[in-house]
Amino acid sequence: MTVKIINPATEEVIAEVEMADAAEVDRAVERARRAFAGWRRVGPSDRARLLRRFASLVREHAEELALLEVAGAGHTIGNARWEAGNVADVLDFYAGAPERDHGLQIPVPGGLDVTFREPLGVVGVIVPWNFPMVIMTWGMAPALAAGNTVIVKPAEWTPLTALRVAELALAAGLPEGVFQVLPGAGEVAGARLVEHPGVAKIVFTGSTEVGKEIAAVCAGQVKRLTLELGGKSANVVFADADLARAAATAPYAVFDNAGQDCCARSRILVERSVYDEFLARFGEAVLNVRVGDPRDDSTEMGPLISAEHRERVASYVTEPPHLRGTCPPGPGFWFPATVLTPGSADDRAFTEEIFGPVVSVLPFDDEADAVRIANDTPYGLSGSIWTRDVGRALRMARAVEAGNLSVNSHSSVRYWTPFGGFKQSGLGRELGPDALSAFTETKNVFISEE
Ligand code: TXE
Repeated sequence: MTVKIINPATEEVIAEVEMADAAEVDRAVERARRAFAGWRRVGPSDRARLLRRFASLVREHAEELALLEVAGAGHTIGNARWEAGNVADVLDFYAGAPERDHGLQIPVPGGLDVTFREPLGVVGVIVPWNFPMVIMTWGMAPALAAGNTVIVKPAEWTPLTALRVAELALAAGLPEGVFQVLPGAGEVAGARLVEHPGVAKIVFTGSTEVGKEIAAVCAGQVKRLTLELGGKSANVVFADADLARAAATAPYAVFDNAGQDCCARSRILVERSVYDEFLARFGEAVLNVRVGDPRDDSTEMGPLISAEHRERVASYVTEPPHLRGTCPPGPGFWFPATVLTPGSADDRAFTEEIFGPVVSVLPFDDEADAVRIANDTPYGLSGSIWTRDVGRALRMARAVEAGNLSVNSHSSVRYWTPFGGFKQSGLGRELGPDALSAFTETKNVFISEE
């Protein structure tokens, strides 16, 4: 079976890609298992060198990869350039890990006790369509650095950049079978990867619903699992904040990638005394968001991924919104930036992940009320806190149940620091120094003196 890859901004078919069936997954796992035997024995400095060369090749091809992400996923060129750079940076960041992967020597009576960090084997990385290149890399780079072999299953709609990155891996000298990309349907190729007994670990980013199904299958085999799931993050704005900056940056925090971002701050909570003022300033900023051709350097918001997804997003706007931005007439899967206020939205829009450019703005009364609303969700991925009061910033940061918070900022992702969710937003952490331990088992060995 093949799938037509459609440019979301033009609706043109730009490629046709073969989808793997279960038998092909089995063959890929066999190749990955064979390759593992050799890859785990590649010396630390050689493995580091290969990964650095891989990173350099990605950097050399960054513009090409960025343009491919623009065409295949509808990303703005500005975002796509950042993403291609992030792939290279993350590979570089973990490239040095094999050389620093020290176990422990623990003093015990009667002998020598040492720990080893052993690679797991074959790691399956299942990737969504919203950030195809970077999300793949956050799983693949530390897994490879730790000595595992990797099979990536990209989302059906967005396999192109993953396939190109896999070619660059081979060109960099990674041995055959160490890093494979296998496009396929979730319920076929994805499901087979999850249930395959030869796969030691699954890294899944996607919907909470599918994440729960995958967790159940993995539980049956006690298979290692990292989950990055949905979000409904809060952007909490107190009356003492720099309102101009908070309002000017809030559109970016939710409409970036047309809202198709698990960290989107899709609930803006504003202290009641400044609610009207914030809403006015925010509304102005929303109307200034430049929506259009994603290849244009100045474009800030592109289209949604598909017509089907646009319908899903539209289903959340059941009453006249407070405000609506503009978007091109089509072709393309455009959806305008949409602002809902309590008088104009139904409950679903306030509680469920919409994954489109739709934001709810709600008032709160005091700090306790802000914490209550922010935490009143099964999700807990990210969030922002805007205040000039350092004590309050700290209290809020400790009280909000989310894995990635920023104060007077909206940044969620830095590859040096851990990323992941509380509650139903996920399990485990990616990026940062600890990601490696998610791809190794600790083995303890005692050697008797006698
Ligand atoms: O995700 P799916 P979809 C949310 C977001 C979005 C909704 C649906 O709200 O609107 O989920 O998106 C593979 N076994 N997020 O349908 O289905 C699938 O092929 C194994 C949040 O795209 O979860 C794809 O590669 N794999 C989010 C990946 O899982 C399976 C990112 C994600 O697909 C499978 C994306 C199965 N049974 C969507 N079924 C975030 N948090 O970033 C599907 N897949």
